[in-house]
Amino acid sequence: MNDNYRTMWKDLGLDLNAHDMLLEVLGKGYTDIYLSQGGRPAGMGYFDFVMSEVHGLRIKELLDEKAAGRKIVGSYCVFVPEEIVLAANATLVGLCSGAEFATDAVEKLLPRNTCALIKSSFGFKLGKVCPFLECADMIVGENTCDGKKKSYEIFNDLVPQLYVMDLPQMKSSAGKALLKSEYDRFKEEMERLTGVTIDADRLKQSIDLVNAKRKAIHRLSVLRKFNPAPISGLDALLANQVSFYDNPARFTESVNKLCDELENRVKDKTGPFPANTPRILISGCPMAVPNWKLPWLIETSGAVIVGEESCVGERGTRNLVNTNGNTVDELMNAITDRYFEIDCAVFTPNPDRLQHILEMKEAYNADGVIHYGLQFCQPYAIESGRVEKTLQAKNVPVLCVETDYSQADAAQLKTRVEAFIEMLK
Ligand code: BJ8
Repeated sequence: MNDNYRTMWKDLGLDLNAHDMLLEVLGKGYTDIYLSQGGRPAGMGYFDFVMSEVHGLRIKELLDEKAAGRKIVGSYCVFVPEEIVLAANATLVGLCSGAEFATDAVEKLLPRNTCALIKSSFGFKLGKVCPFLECADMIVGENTCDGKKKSYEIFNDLVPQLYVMDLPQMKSSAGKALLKSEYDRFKEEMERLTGVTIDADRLKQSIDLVNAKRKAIHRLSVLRKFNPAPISGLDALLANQVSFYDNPARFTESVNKLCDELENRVKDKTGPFPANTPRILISGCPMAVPNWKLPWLIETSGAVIVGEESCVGERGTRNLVNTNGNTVDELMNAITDRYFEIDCAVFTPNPDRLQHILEMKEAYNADGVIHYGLQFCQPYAIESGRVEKTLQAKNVPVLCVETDYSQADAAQLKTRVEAFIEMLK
């Protein structure tokens, strides 16, 4: 690893020993899972490079942006609109963490029965191992599930600039009005942070940039509908994960290049798995880097993942923002309209999500659905019962699993996954 990076990490206040341990875990996971896959498209080389430089070159780019006066904003949820951040001439990076770290220290602040995603976010801060977190000028929390909402009260004592966005819990007109007013408040906060006034032109440009990114991911998703699937679920998940911290324009270009290659694979009927390999739709909690355990178990058990009903997947990227508006308020309304459609399980009731799972099952020609819940995540655990019933009523095979970030249950999970896939055959 480049020595300059070590100086950079030290200057950011990282604990170099702990950070080395994290990089080792990340590197080993990546080598074992990603680099051991066969039949990968050449276009994944870009994403491999991004992963190898995730704490290196990408952090240097962000620090260079900061040196040039640009602000960095970190977020934990797809409800934080990148369009508003970009329009204020700032950069948004995802901070969700997919690995256990500093668990003892975390459990002094949070109950043990807190979901792994929240614990991991705390662990990355307490363990001083996340350069994205350390270079952020502002961190945005959001009132989604109770775990996140209450933990931000404690997180506020750990980070200098936490801004908490309130979010509705019901898809009512009052809920939408709340979301709009919170986005207006966030816009003002971004203007205060950056000193940039967000006008209609700036907002339109940023909407176009984020729409282009989502369109590229939609294009990738459409290609996964073919049989054989031209790309593994692990690789498609990686592209989705990278979208949270890469430069948006470069990311879009790289996904589109990958799609050009995949279109040829579709024509040639080639892919990493043979035709008629059982096809799985994953549905549930988000999977942040390096949480690849379940997808890896699935794709090493004789199935291919063809879609993710998840915030790191279609729930996070579905729908574009309408660009017809001419005023800031019209465009802010369009942004609100798009984000209000996100069918996170924190909403009550949440029938749209059930409908979307059924639609995705059909659209991606999935043979079965694996519902993935993080242990102690109540919204998705409670909703999994409905998901199961809805799918069973349509004779769609479904398996509900609950897990965390440890490897302790990997063998047991693999047995269940293998039995499910066997049944699909
Ligand atoms: S829009 S899914 S990114 S809140 S797994 S912390 S729900 S206890 S992550 Fe999420 Fe936004 Fe919703 Fe998406 Fe709580 Fe569950 Fe933990 Fe979760």
